[in-house]
Amino acid sequence: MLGAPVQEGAGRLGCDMGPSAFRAAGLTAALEELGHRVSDRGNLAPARLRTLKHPNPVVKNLPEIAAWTEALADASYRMSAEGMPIVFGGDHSLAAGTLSGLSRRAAEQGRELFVLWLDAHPDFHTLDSTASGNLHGCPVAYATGQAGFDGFFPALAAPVKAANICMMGIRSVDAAERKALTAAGVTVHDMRAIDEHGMGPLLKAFLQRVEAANGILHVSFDVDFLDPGIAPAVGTTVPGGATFREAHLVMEMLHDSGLVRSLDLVELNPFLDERGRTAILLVDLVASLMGRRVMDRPTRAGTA
Ligand code: 6HN
Ligand code: MN
Ligand code: MN
Repeated sequence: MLGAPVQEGAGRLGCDMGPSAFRAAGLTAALEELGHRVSDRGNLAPARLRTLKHPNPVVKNLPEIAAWTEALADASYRMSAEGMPIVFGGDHSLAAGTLSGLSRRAAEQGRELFVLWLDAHPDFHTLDSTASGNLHGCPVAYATGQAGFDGFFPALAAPVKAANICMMGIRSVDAAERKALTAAGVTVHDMRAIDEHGMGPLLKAFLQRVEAANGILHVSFDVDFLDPGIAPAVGTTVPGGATFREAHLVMEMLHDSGLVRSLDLVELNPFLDERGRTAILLVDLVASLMGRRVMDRPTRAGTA
């Protein structure tokens, strides 16, 4: 695991404390209790800053986020050869780096990267379409090779196929994102779809696709996927998020699938937490993903 204390992509300060909160909430011990060998690589630092100025005047902290993307792409590429990288932030701009590095690794293995994006937001803005200028709203557009990042963000070795991305929990989409997501062919299961069909069946269909394609699965978990009532420690709360059981079900099904090869944990803002409850919930969710269960049951873990 690796901490990425980037906060320049978010609209408010505090995500730089995320890695400390994950550690204080007992992430290492929770994984070791499940029999995993954990190596904490400490916190990453960004690559060297370059002077970068984008014509869209609202864009904030572009040199910082470009530098983090470069460092994270490199680190996640390297870590994916050694085990299962868990990168904890840090705001969601960090996924620009992880998706880029992991997709490069998958391509070198002759496989395709699939992404399960758990978030209230699709984070599908380009540098031109963002209205807030907060670059945590852009990583998926960048990693799938949408236009306009050239010369500003590091070049992609292998863009992620938009058709290989499944988003769940979505409930706040900007107009430009809605149009671009449809054009690109991203699967978006908004909260309406989850209410209507259920988290389990929708996730199952995606996991079957990943398996049929012999894909490598990455999970990007934004704290605001969860309902703010159970997870207050995030700067971009949106009402109507995943419940405690919906979230655990996702993680339990992911574990049983045996398909997950890497994980981002993002947007935890400990400044907004209540006695660490959001950090502790996140650690429990990671434990479900990594094999904690109530009763024994057959799984495909390790066989995929
Ligand atoms: N996140 N679409 C909004 C914006 O500012 O572009 C919200 C982005 C939220 C980012 O979920 O990581
Ligand atoms: Mn996000
Ligand atoms: Mn979000």
